[in-house]
Amino acid sequence: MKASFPDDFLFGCATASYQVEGAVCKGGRGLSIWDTFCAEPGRVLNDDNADVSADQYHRYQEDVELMDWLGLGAYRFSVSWSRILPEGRGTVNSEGVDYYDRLIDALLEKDIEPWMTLFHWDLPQVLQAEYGGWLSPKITDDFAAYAGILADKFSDRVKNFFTINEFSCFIDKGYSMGDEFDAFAPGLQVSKKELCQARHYALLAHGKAVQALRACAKQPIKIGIAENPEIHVPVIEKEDDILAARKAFRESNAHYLTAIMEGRYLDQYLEDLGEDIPEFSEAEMSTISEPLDFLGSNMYSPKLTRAADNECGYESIPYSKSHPNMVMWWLRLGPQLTYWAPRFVKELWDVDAFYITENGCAADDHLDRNGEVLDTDRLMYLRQHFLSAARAVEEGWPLKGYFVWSLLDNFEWAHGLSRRFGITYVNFKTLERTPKLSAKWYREVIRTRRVC
Ligand code: PNW
Repeated sequence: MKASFPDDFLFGCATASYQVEGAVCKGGRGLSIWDTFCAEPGRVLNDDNADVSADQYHRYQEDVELMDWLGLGAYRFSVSWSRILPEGRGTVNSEGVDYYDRLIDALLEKDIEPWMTLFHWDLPQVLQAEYGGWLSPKITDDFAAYAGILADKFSDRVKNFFTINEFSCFIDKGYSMGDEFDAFAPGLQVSKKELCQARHYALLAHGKAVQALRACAKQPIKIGIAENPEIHVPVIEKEDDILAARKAFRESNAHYLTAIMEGRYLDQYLEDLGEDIPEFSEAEMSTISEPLDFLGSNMYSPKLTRAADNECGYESIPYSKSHPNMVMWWLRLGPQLTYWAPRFVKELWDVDAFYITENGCAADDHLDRNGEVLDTDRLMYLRQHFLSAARAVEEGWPLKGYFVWSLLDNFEWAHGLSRRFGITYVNFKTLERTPKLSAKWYREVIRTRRVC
């Protein structure tokens, strides 16, 4: 294996507005549900907030310099809905638009493509207060209107859009609380039926946003999604385990990705829900499955799946106690996922363009005496995932680009500032940026277009 990437392979980094921007009260921005959530004691580890975080709002020029140094071909960032529409809808805040104009122009000046995510969880608080956010069908039209505004303002320069980042995190973790520090804003506990209905509204909002983006675009644009499906990989690479993992991949994502790709809810999903089945129409399902130009997936850890003699024909096995993991309980090392995800989406849905929209890890990083962060563990994690991605490309699976999560250490949701996912170290007191060893490695990968 040459472990190399073709000339048109896109190397990028990803961030999200609430995690890196800071400046939550600046530039006319309205509050988001995450501001409210952070203000409630005990919700976020150490009661951290993102009021400043990495302060990209003020330091975007320095960050673009950093991206240029890395040699990035693209930067995936998200727009803060409440910076553009402080009331969630209606009057556009021109200062918010100006900020993203400045960021986009700075990127383009360095030949870095802006890849814009419309929604990465920071819902305007007013929409939560007024109608319960994603629990109401009203969200679908408000989201579509917001999408149309972004296309109108930015699509003269932005050619690639993601509608929504990871349904399961802001719906399932937001409206059905898990363990401590695993719950997300707005931190509600609703019934299973309401949860399934919220999932459906989120899908419908995505579909309507795709239509609005296309209707308002100033030039031909490409639209996709940045989902976080459960990615199953075969325990052993043999035919029956491979088929089992692929079947599990399709079926376990029935409530989001499979519904988008196939325009219907799988029978088994609806049957399992029983009385909790959401209300939906055929017309809505066709909106939800509006064809996409590419598919994006965030990926961190796989499910290890094999053939089994049971009703569904597969089972996932638990990770052994000493299986390596990074600094999140769910961050198990399973780099085969960057190979199997592009392969399965081609085999299942004939996807032609697939992007890894996030991959990376939290590590126990420290600045050493020489001012370096020698994150050999993150380097190991990334190297293994890139090798596996190179295998997918070499075999001809439709993997077209790779966004590392994340450019910078940032606000890691309910884990606050305590989890560092960046390839660049951020001193949260001085806001100084220091590229870690993994950043130096990534720079070399991009320069040579091979895993080194
Ligand atoms: C993603 N899990 O979230 C998000 O898109 C980012 O905003 C976030 O910072 C990053 O991954 C790291 O957490 C995830 O439980 C949250 O498997 C939870 C999981 C995966 C991804």
